[in-house]
Amino acid sequence: MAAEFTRTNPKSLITTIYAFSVILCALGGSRTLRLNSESELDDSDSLVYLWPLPSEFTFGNDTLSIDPDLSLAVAGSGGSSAIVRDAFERYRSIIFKHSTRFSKLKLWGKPVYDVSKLRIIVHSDNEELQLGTDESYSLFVVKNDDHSIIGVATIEANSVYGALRGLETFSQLCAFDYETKTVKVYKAPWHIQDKPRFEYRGLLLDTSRHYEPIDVIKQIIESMSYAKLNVLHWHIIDEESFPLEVPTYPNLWKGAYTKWERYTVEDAYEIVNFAKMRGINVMAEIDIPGHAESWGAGYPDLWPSPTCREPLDVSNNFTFDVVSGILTDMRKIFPFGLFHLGGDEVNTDCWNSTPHVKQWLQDRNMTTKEAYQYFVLRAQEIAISKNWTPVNWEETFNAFASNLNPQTVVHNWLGAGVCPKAVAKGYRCIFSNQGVWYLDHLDIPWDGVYNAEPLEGIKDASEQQLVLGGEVCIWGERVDASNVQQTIWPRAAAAAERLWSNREATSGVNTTLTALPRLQYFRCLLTRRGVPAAPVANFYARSAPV
Ligand code: CP6
Repeated sequence: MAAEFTRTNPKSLITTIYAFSVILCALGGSRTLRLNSESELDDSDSLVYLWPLPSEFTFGNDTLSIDPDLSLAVAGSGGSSAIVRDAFERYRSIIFKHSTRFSKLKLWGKPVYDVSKLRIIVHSDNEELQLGTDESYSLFVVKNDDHSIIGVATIEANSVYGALRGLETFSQLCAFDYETKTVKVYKAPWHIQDKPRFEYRGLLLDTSRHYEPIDVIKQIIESMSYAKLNVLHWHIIDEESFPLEVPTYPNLWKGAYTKWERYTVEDAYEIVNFAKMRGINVMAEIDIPGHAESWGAGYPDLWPSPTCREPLDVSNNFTFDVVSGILTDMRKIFPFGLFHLGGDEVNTDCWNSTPHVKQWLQDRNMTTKEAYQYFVLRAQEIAISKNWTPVNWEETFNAFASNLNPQTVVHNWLGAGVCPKAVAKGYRCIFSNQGVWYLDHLDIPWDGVYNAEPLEGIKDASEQQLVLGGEVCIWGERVDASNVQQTIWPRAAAAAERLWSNREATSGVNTTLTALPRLQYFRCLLTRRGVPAAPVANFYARSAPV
């Protein structure tokens, strides 16, 4: 096979087919693949329809039937958690979407199924969800030939959140067989050992440019869990609108578009809890001082003047009182350890043309750039005093590098260059290169998203450790409830696999041949689950698992 692989004519069909089979073997399958004709290449039985690809797995040749009355058996100190039980019920309705009530098999009494029980073992009852929470799990689905013993699938994890990831993978192994009207797992026995490559796998949602109803936010969170994304970066507020209730400064949400397009404190709690039940952290952002014009609708003193409405007034202590008040209120809602303080696209020109701000700068012998740094560092101190780790957009690092608080997480967006520089200076970094991971850029194709690599340009292992992961962004200017999901999906899934799966198994020649049909299958899985994901590419997508 290796000799065939090195044939010189790269366009030859035979070469392509042999390359395909070599790659499939490299994906970890234990089966020997014989691919030597076009029709056999078409036999999708040789592909593993999991997304994102687990880090280690083997499979076999058996087909197992799954009991529609599948029961849950829990063990370990975390097994009885409501997070596990609720997730089992959610996945049960996903797996058994088709009713089998009139199935032929049932006419002769209760049929015997290969798997009637799902065992979930969780070793810890600590339900705290933070950056670095253990999401690893193992999943075994093994045929039991002795039908006097009940068939079992087993998920084992250190935390309840690992169990959630295992349940998602189990649900992706299950497929409805329309001939027998039975849910089946193909290619058993499965042995999967899985863990994420990056601890931070985010999606930015902007609810300032267009308001998103809370049910839409929940649907987005639910769909994130299907792709094993684990951080919702909630860009709640921006210059256009301030939809969130802040009890300490109750006029702030006068900056909402209308009095209906708002989030109460209770709404925000509910979103955070809904996300936690799915193993997803919510990172809130206030984007200061540049993207905050809407704050002044309730408190005009935050504007330097009626004609200079952003950046916020750096010379007025009231500005920092409001920042502090917002953070105090938000601290009660958002338990995640990271908080985003924005800091991007700050144009300080009108500070210089506003007399009282200009005077303040002159009194301190400060340039506007120094005042921008003063603002960012003072906001960081406020966040740190409330036990938060500050995250800032990369302009802050680009403008004043090592002066940032050493705890700062630098959030990339302007091209690919900043993470290598930031980690070389000891800062942690999140990758969101706008050229590949801004989903509102509709011209970025799925493989442009997929082939982006957060560790590009970083060789040193200890520097690689400082890259927490990455985040795809869905800015709100051109999306709302009517099109947000189809703009996020399926391309967010391409980033989700980049962030979860092994670099080797998802790089180079592996990409086009094995990722595309799996992504097409995952996209159909999303639509079956009610997520309006757009087609992967502009051709008819073959989607059958077997
Ligand atoms: N809003 C905020 C935005 C953007 C950023 N911050 C943005 C800039 C350029 C593009 C897309 C989005 N709309 N607050 C940049 C981080 Cl192309």
